Parts: sequence; C-alpha cells; structure tokens
Amino acid sequence: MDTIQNALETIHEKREQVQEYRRKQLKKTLLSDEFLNFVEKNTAPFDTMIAYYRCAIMEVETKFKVLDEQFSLTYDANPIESIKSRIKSMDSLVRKIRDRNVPLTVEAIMENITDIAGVRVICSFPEDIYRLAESFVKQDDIKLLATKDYIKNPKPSGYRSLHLIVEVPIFLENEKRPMKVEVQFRTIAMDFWASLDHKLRYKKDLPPEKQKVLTEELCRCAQASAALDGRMQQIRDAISGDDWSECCMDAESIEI
Ligand code: 0O2
Repeated sequence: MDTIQNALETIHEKREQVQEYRRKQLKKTLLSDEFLNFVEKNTAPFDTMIAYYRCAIMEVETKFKVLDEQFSLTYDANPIESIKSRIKSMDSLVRKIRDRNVPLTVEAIMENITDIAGVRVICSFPEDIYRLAESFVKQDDIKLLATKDYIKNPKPSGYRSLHLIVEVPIFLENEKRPMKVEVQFRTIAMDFWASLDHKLRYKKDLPPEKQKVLTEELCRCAQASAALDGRMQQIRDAISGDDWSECCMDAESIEI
C-alpha cells in the first residue's frame, strides 16, 4: 500500500512541477494576464484542442506522403522535397486573437484562427505545387475553405507561396471532427527566400535605413529567385519532353 501511496505522491509532485514549468514558460512570452488566466482555467480543453490540431497535421502529412509515392510511380520523380509542420506559437496565436478581436473561448479560437495547424510542403518545381494542390483538394474528405495564391500574386515584400485553408476530418474514438489546417506550398527557392525574410522581420533592432535597404534587396532577390524557378522548370520540362528550343531561348531572355 505504501508503495502505491508513494507512487501517487510522486505523480502528483511531477504534475505540479510540470504545471509550474508551463506557467513560467508562458510568462516568458508576450502573453497578457487575460490570456494566461484563460489558458490556466482551460488547461484541459486547450490541451485537447492542440492535440486535435496535431492529429490534423498527421492526417494531412500522410495524404502528402501518399501523393508523393503515387507521383513517383506515375512521373518517375518525387515532387515533394520535404514537409515541415508546426503548431502556431503562443505569441503568434495571441497576436492574431488580439488583432482580430476573437473572443477568448476555445470554440471561437478554433472557428476564427485558421492557421493553428500549419503544414508546409516544399517542392522543387512550381508546376508540381499546382499538381499536388489539385490532387489534394480533390480528395473527398478535404473541404477547401480558402485559397491565397501568392505565387501568381506575390506580396509587395516579394513573398511567394500558395496557401490553402482546408478542413480535414480526424477520427476519434466516438466522433469524426473537422479540423482547419493551413497548407503552404513553396518551391525550395521560395522557402529559402521566406526564411531569410523571416529573419529580417524579427530583427527589430536594425536602424530603419538599413532595414529599408535590406527589404528592397530582398524584394529584388525574390524576383531573381522566381526567374530561376521558371528556368529550372523549363529545363525539367525539356528533359522530360522533346521541345528544348523554347527553354534555351527563354533562359537567355531572363535576367538574374
Ligand atoms: P506564423 O509564425 O506562421 O504563425 P490568415 O491566417 O490566412 O487568416 P494572414 O495571417 O494575413 O491571415 O495570412 P497570410 O498573410 O495569408 O499568411 C500568413 C502566413 O504566411 C505567415 O504566418 C507566414 O508563415 C507566411 N507569410 C505571409 N507573408 C509573409 C512574408 O511577407 N514573409 C514571410 N517570410 N512569410 C510570410 P504568420 O501568421 O505571420 O506567422
């Protein structure tokens, strides 16, 4: 009996330590007292929500792994270079909740914040992005909620990526639950650019003039990198097809 009692006490102590660690971690971030109170009062539903988003990420990742396998059989090449997934950070989540005046309830957060679960699919070639995206949204358990095509319409910063907001079901013990996931498709070059741009955005202590010069230079890099993506696509098309003349002509006309 004593052994069981000791074990229970140890579990209780460990749980307290975990809660304390969690409180400290949360306080290190930008979170307001209001949000901290909300998370503390809703620990179980909040954790459940995050676990459901993790499941949704697993579902979506699996779908892309399956498509990658099938494409490699059909086209003799894997279109996906890598898949990176993330649950939105607390700071970023709180910023969005505040910016959009989302009520502090788990239901309202799940309804209004569509990128808590994010899956980034990195491809070598722009055409593969559209082919994959089309096959993905055609699946009968995927509901497409929104599309933002920053490849055809890049952001002023130069950001390029195809964003899809989808709903995907997760299958739990007694229910099927639709979960929102943001899928970002990028080429390797777009991803390389976005990670450098991200570094610049988070470098808050740069003098404004330097920030401006680097932002402009990054914008030029985005154009050069898009041109390079186009040329690489043409070379790939030429390798797999007969008509290579257009590839060489266009390549000369693109300045990097
Ligand atoms: P994090 O760290 O990923 O959480 P929506 O979410 O669609 O309702 P929002 O936030 O305006 O509305 O969406 P947007 O601008 O279409 O896409 C948001 C995400 O795209 C960002 O996530 C980035 O991951 C990426 N993104 C958009 N614009 C840029 C850009 O100019 N540079 C870089 N590097 N990434 C960009 P979050 O929410 O900012 O952050």
